Amino acid sequence: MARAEDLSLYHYDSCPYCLRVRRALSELDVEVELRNIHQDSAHMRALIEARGARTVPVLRIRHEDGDEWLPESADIVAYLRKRFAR
Ligand SMILES: N[C@@H](CCC(=O)N[C@@H](CS)C(=O)NCC(=O)O)C(=O)O
Repeated sequence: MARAEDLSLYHYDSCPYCLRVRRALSELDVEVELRNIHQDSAHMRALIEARGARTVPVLRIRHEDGDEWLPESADIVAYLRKRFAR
C-alpha cells in the first residue's frame, strides 16, 4: 500500500459520500491521513475556515505554494484514479 503524505481526507464514518472516497482509496491501495470532523473539533474548524462549510468529503492536497481543498466525492475519486490508477 502506498501512503500519500501530501493528502488528507476530511470525512466522517456514516457519510455515504465519504464512504465512496474511502472505497476508492482502498481499491487503489492508497493510504491517506483521515481527518474525522466528528472526532476532532480542530479538523472541523479547519474545514469550515477553509471552505466556509462543513460539507464532507473534502480532500486537502498540499502543494509547495499552498493547500488545495478539493470537495465533491466524484471529483475526489476522479483525482485519485487519475493520479494512482495502475
Ligand atoms: N455532492 C457532495 C455531497 C456531500 C454531502 O452531502 N455530504 C454530507 C454528508 S454525507 C454533508 O457533509 N452534509 C452536511 C453539510 O453539508 O453541512 C459530494 O458528492 O461530495
